[in-house]
Amino acid sequence: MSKTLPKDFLMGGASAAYQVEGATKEDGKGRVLWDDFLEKQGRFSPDPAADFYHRYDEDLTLAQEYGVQVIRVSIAWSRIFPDGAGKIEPRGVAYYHKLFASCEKHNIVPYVTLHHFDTPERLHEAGDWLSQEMLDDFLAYAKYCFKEFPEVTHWITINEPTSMAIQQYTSGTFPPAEKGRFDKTFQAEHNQILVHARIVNAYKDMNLGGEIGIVHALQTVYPYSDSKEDKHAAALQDAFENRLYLDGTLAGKYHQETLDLVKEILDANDQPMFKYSDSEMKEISAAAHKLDFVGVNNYFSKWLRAYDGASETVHNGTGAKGTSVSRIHGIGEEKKPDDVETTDWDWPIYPKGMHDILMRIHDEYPLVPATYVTENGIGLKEELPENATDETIIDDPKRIDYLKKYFGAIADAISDGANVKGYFIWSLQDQFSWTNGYSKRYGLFFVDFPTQKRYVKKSAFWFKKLSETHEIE
Ligand code: BGP
Repeated sequence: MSKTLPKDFLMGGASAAYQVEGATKEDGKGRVLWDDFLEKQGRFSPDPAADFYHRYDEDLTLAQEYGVQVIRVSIAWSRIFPDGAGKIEPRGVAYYHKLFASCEKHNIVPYVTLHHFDTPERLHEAGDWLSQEMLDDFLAYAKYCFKEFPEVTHWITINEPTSMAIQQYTSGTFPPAEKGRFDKTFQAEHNQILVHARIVNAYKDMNLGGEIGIVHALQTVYPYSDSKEDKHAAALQDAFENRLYLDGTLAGKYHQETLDLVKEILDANDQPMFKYSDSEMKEISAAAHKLDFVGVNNYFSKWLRAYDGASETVHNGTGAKGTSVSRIHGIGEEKKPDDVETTDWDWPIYPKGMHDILMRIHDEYPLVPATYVTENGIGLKEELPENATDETIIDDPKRIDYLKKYFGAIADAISDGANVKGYFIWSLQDQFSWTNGYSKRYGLFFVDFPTQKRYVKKSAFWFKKLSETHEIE
């Protein structure tokens, strides 16, 4: 018998402004941290992305046709405040009003993220999440959005605070591309948890009646073997990637065991503990009691084994299978079991990890009333056939297979008691990927980037059927 989802389970698609909009120099948009970084790197450009800035209505028409009821979009902070604060750009404000009106026309509810990796350039140069100015200006921008866009009923403060901090200061794949700075990584995480809390508290004080949440990247971490050392390496990796900010945002406090693990990582690397105060922790605690939902981004899981050498990380940003390396001094080495399949970008396909993270939130963080899967999907190398016509359908059996397995795991977690209210596939349409450019495609809809024509993939038909029947087949 096939597994089923609850009748009121919401089916959605996800996106982020910088990855879909394109038009990075249009209508007064300010520069962001990526502009200079990508220009210097010279590998790929964020323009045209999926040209969503001009084609949102076309994409929302398709989305509605294929069973999408909710959509994740983010506001590009620098379209509204080109410099991060001060002067407002009315064309940017008008664009988002038009986008939200189009969502309404298509009966699709937008879940709107305030920060999805696109810090304005001036604030990035001032220290990004490590600077007080950034925190103050982000809070002011959030409050501005709450007042300006009353048509938005579901807000997300920050997308993946930890993944941003780790890629900025540990693995060096995001600007400013520093490596091995665990002290900056943890400080940036705490600062994001703090400003997230301030925004949640401000939103609730404004009594606007909507819902507010946060989105986390959560990779379930398993020990490679049953040895004490491997189990400890897994606990360290979990504290580093998951536990500190699950504690901060969902429990409203850092558990002593979490802090001990964080300190162990910092000590091993001769770096100081991050700073936090009692009054900050009060704000953080207040917000955790008011949070409406948490979003889980889960694509893969990790296995850790003990490792004592120097840190070494190699990012697979081209889809050359088997090239990624992650061995971190003071934490451990990633080493997956041989029988776990991976994507071309070395992401282990392991649906049980989805089930386990949803259950962990249910079991260990009972304050949070609801959970959504806010990102999940598979990146594939896909091509348009040479003889393609308007009616061509892109065959993507691997995506359908991946989705079946992950939806099955979500259905299992719901039967086991987790309150999962909806799912947003990453991604709605093919988009620009931060470190992989245009060759890693995730969409339900294929985008031929040179012409910007859309083609439906077979997975979109599968998704539509699931949205209509709630049966995972
Ligand atoms: C998440 C981000 C998204 C998206 C996705 C896929 O971490 O929130 O913005 O990029 O991962 O990642 P990638 O593009 O690296 O394959």
